[in-house]
Amino acid sequence: MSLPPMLPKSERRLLLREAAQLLENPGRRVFLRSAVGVGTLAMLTGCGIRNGDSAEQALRYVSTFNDRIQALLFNPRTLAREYPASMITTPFPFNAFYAEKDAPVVAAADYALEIGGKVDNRRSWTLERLYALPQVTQITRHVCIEGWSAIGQWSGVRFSHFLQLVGADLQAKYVGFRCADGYSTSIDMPTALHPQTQLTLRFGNDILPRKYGFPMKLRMPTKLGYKNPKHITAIFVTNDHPGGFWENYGYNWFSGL
Ligand SMILES: Nc1nc2c(c(=O)[nH]1)N[C@H]1C(S)=C(S)[C@@H](COP(=O)(O)O)O[C@H]1N2
Ligand SMILES: [Mo]
Repeated sequence: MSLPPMLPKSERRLLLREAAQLLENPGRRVFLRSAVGVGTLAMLTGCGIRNGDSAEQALRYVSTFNDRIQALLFNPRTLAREYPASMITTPFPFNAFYAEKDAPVVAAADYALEIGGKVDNRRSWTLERLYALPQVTQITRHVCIEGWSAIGQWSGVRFSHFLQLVGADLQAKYVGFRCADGYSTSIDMPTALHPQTQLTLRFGNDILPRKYGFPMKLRMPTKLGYKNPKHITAIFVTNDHPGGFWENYGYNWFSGL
C-alpha cells in the first residue's frame, strides 16, 4: 500500500509502524484483510490523514467507515445457513474473557431482565415470563474471531417479537446489552430485527447452561461470536452508539458474517 506523498518520510515510517502494531489485534486484521478495509485505509491515508494524525485515529476512521459499508451490504432477509442435528459440535467450546470456572452464577429466582431506553414498556422480565413466550429453534454455526467455529442448537424467543412486545422504537439505531459478568455489546437495529436473531433460553434440549450464558443470551448467526452476549441482565434501545467490551478495544463494531 502506498502512503501519502504529503507526509515526510520519517512520519510515514512512524505511521506504518503504529499501524503494524495495531494490526496485531485480530479484530482489526479481519476487517483490514477485506477489500473494503485495505482499499479504505489506502484511500484515507492518501487523502484523509494530515500531518500529526495518529495511526490509531486513521484506523478508527476506517473502522467507522467499514461499519457503514457493512450496514449497507447487510440484507435483513438473507438467512444464515441452518444445519442438520447430526452436524452439531460436541462438546461445544466455551469462550469468555475469563476461565470457565469463573462464569457468573445467576440466581434464577432473582433474575429480572431490565429494559431501558426508547421503549414503551420498561417493566422488567422474570424468567417465568420469558419461558412463557413463543419459542423457536435454530441449528447454526457460531464463528469466533479467535479462529474457531462450532455448530450448536439454540432455542428461545425471536428477538424481533420481543422488541415489538416491549414497544421498542424500531426506528432507533442501536440495541445495547449489559451482562452479569460485566461484558457488554451492541448491535444495529436491522440485525436486531433479523429473523434468526434470538433471545436464547435453551442450548440443545437443556435450559441454557451456566457456561453458555444462563439464564439468557442473544444468538445471531449473522455476526461474529463476540457480538453474541451471554448472561444478559439489561437490554436498551438507543440512538447513541453504545460500543461494547471488545469493540472498545478496537474490534470492529458491525462484525457481520
Ligand atoms: N457475557 C459474555 N458474553 C460473551 C463473552 C463474554 O466473555 N461474556 N464472550 C463472547 C465470545 S468472544 C464468544 S466466542 C462467545 C462464546 O460463547 P460460548 O461460550 O457459548 O461458546 O460468547 C461471547 N459472549
Ligand atoms: Mo469469540
